[in-house]
Amino acid sequence: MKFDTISVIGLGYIGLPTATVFASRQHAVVGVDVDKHAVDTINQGKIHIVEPDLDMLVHAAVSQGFLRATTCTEPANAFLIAVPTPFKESHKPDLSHIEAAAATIAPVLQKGNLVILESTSPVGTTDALATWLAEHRPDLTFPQQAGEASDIRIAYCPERVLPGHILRELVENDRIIGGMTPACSRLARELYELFVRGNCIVTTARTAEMCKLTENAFRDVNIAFANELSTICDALDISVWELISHANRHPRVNILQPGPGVGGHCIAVDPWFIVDSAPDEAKLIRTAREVNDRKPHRVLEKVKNAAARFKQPKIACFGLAFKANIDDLRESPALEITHSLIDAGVGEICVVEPNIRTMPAALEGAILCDAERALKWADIVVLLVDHKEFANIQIERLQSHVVIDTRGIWSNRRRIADATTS
Ligand code: SAJ
Repeated sequence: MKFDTISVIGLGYIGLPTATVFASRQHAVVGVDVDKHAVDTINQGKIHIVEPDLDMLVHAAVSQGFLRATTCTEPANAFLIAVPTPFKESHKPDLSHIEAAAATIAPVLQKGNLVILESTSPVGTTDALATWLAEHRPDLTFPQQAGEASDIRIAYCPERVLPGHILRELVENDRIIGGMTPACSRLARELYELFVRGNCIVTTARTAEMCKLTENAFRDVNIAFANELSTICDALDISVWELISHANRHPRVNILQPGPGVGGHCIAVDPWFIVDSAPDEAKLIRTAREVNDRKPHRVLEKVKNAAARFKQPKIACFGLAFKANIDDLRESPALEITHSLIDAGVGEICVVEPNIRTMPAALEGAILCDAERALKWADIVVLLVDHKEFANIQIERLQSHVVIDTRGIWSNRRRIADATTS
């Protein structure tokens, strides 16, 4: 078989599910990560992240011998790189993890190997990866030197799965395959067709890189529209939730939901890669980022104003994750708001976050407790994440609190209740 062994570099939120899906189709997969704790956890058949059903699949793949994790790269037929691409100061992309991944796979590369970059990356990164690999291995030929005849095939194939639905979306979503040459695309497509049920669409590496950035910038701009509407509605004393629900009854209007800001490691980061590459052209994309980044400060001001009505305000923050029903706190506006409240000494703070067991170090000084206790204790309740556990809270339980609902899950129900009782 062409792909006797598949190696996945980076066993995080994308790499581990991808490695596991290949392994669950009975392909031998070696996962590589610099984090020894993650490697040991996976080799015990357990997981170090939260994603529905992933624990079961990893347990099965490891116990049947199809998935193994290690800290040292080993030879394979195909290498998939799924490492983080954060930004540095001034929102400049940080490609150091990709460069490090190139350095670790280069020594084990063999003629005929396929190297795929999945990490979200600025346009031109696949070419840079090919250059780094060629510098390490002058004995092999690469697509930028030998074109269709290259020893090593290289492609950019972005992941586009939604956290919380990763296992389903990995299989069902269409996949964009950006080979450096047509032969690179063909081989990459064969690899993904081992498990992808969606269409595998072939394009160039640069278009595939831009496609991934475009998808997330599109969502960011649309969320910014909703967030800007929410601040306009605050100023005009209109319920933004009611407004959006009415406007969305128009057949060609589909406004997203406002929130406390945009979090996660993707949407809050990727649009900056476009802005960095084309600063004079990407005006709307930059403004959307700025609108979304300002949103946590607006929520903070609202909470401060509410707290000013109490001598010793007790504030319960509901949710820390960057979105509903996950444990991921990366770039979370909820975390940022809670942290700023503690920092500014606005009052006593308690946090309700059903998806974590220990309070993050950054929130020292606040107590982690359950919803029941928080509701009994607090004067002010700030809903920051629409976790399913919070949606089930009876609105009668919130009658005696000042409620700041940044996601509209309680405000919506109050509105409906008000309408039916008046
Ligand atoms: N958000 C809102 N209002 C909304 C929708 C989202 O405030 O109406 C907020 C969320 O609360 C969260 C942030 O935006 O803080 C991002 O959440 P998300 O669900 O929009 O996206 P992610 O970051 O979980 O995943 C995105 C997805 N991209 C798109 O939908 C275009 C996913 O498909 C990508 O694979 C992923 O980024 C990624 O890895 O790039």
